[in-house]
Amino acid sequence: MILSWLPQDVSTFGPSIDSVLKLIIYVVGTAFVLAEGTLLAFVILYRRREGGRAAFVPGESLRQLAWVLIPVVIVAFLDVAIDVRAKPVWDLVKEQSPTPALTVKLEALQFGWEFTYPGPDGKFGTPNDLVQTTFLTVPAGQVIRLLMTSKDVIHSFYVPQLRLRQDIIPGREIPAWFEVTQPGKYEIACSQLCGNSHFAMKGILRVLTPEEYQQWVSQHWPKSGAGAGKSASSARSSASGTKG
Ligand SMILES: [Cu+2]
Repeated sequence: MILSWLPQDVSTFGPSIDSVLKLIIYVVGTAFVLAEGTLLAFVILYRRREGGRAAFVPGESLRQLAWVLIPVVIVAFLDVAIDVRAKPVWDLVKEQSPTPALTVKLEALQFGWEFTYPGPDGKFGTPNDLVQTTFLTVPAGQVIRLLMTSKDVIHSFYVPQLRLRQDIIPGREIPAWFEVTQPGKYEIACSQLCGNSHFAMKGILRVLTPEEYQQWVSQHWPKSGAGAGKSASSARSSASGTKG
């Protein structure tokens, strides 16, 4: 029920993240209701009455300490249970990065996003790299790897529909991956307060079908200087009306 409040899930690992979220919501929700219900019941049951005298409870006997110790043990147990349940999900999202179909470098800066594609040669740092601001265009149904760096301060890449959030720290290159199940446009937000115009640091994740993506590639990627494959891609480009 509570999961219907979440944003649409278009990530292959989204259901795993949501299952952990659901477990946490149920555990802490139950604890909240029990604790606050008990508090409220005690407030009513033991309210001030005429002639009543306050008792001094030093909390030294084991029977009194049990009121604290038993909840501590229960909370600690539930905490570990959540960790055990979440470990495979953490491994899936953060540790076992599947082989990507496409790697894109992401640079966060005050206040925007820059995405660098390796270009036709598949290598970064060559003249045919393609740099795009704001828009990250990727194909659906394929593993995309992001290599994230920051030009200035700490930012955070967050796409709620991907169930993916990753802090971006200056001086480090942090990898992340995702695979989108449905073509569409999804907002990229910076979820780390990074300065005055943090609120305006918006990007768009544009997910195309593999065919549309190939068309986008042939329209936007710089033509490789090497002859191989050039004629085919320029033929496709001119057929679909390229803008260099
Ligand atoms: Cu930011």
